Amino acid sequence: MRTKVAIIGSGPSGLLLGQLLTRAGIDNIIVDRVSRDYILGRVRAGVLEWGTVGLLEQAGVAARMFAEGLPHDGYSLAFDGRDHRIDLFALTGKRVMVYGQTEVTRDLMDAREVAGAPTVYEANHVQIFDFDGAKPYVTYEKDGVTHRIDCDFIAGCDGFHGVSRKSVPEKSIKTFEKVYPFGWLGILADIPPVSHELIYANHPRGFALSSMRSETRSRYYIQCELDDKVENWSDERFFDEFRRRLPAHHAEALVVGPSFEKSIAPLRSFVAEPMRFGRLFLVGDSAHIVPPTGAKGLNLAASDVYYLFNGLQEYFAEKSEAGIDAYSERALGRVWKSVRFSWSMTTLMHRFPDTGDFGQKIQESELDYLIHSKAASTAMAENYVGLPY
Ligand code: RFL
Ligand code: PHB
Repeated sequence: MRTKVAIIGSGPSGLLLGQLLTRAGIDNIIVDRVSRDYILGRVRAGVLEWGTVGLLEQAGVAARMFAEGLPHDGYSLAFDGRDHRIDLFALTGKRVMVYGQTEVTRDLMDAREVAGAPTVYEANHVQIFDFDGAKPYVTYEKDGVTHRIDCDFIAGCDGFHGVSRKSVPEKSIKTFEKVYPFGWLGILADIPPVSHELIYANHPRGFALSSMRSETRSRYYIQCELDDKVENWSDERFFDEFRRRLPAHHAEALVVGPSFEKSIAPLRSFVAEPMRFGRLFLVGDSAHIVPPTGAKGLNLAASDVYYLFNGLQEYFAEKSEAGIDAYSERALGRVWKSVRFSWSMTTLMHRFPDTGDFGQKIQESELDYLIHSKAASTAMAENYVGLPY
């Protein structure tokens, strides 16, 4: 097989890149090691920056998002028993869209099918070769047969545990990492959200987040120990703990119901530099991970795709390498700003084991400053709605 761009990974970054390329007449093949249903079964991000919304529009997959997504103009920072609204729209003139990653992925998969662009699911043992030369290629096994895709470029959209970053010689790549001493225990349940906007709660017992997927489906999280197990958390225990971390008026309004998904995610900041190695580009989680507190992971994947798509389009339409040459630097500039914001919001909102009551007081003082200073609230809002591309 031959294609212009071989895309490893059928998550949001691979699918969005594929869709933009297909619409621009640049042929591409996606290979993923798991099935379509497995990908659609993963519960992940929930908040889209307006730049991501615009990119989905450009990709022609925005109709259901505009019909079913929930535009949000603000969110609450809860601490000291009270709610303090960050008015995103008043502070920045922008809003965010609450629309699940699962739905974004489904819309992109459906559009890809309609366009007739090829995706190979359940491709085993994907390997990438010769990306430091002019003729890179990809191999994979399917039903016991080895296949080869010759291409001009490889887009490594295969997430943190993928093969792309690992195929780069160690001496060519520098990584930066911070692992946080706690995780997030999350549940999904068909119950109305406790508030119509998101609540990020700082509480002496630990962080809590009230989010949603729709007006009838809630996504709630609590900070938990790193080595905790989902089996330790009955729904009843989860709701009791979640309730204790919310301001009283929300706690009283909380409606409970059986969860149908419950999982624990560790929190990590990670960046690999550079994001281009010859004819291989790293995109999204394959190059960087952020803790979920600022809702940036999926949005960073989208901005990487924006820079790479434009670079590839210039290359194929105008024979210019300027855009692909600038990809790594442009993407990393934005990546580090989101890494900083996610780290700072994580540091502000969580209980850290080694900082004790002093740390709690410092956080409360920073939060108090934040809500009373227009400059500080604006800086937070500007980062939350997303910095320009
Ligand atoms: P993905 O979504 O991980 O997709 C990678 C795809 O590559 C495939 N793959 C391979 N294919 C072939 N060969 C291999 N060797 C392969 N190895 C892997 C995988 O099967 C998969 O289909 O990366 P992508 O596309 O870069 O997208 C990034 C986003 O998924 C990610 O940033 C966000 O989900 C992060 N994230 C969140 N981001 C937010 O903005 N807001 C959130 O609320 C939020 N919550 C989360 C999250 C990530 C989580 N993870 C990763 C555990 C919650 C969780 C639990
Ligand atoms: C979610 O809805 O899953 C979500 C929302 C906001 C975050 C993280 C996760 O910061």
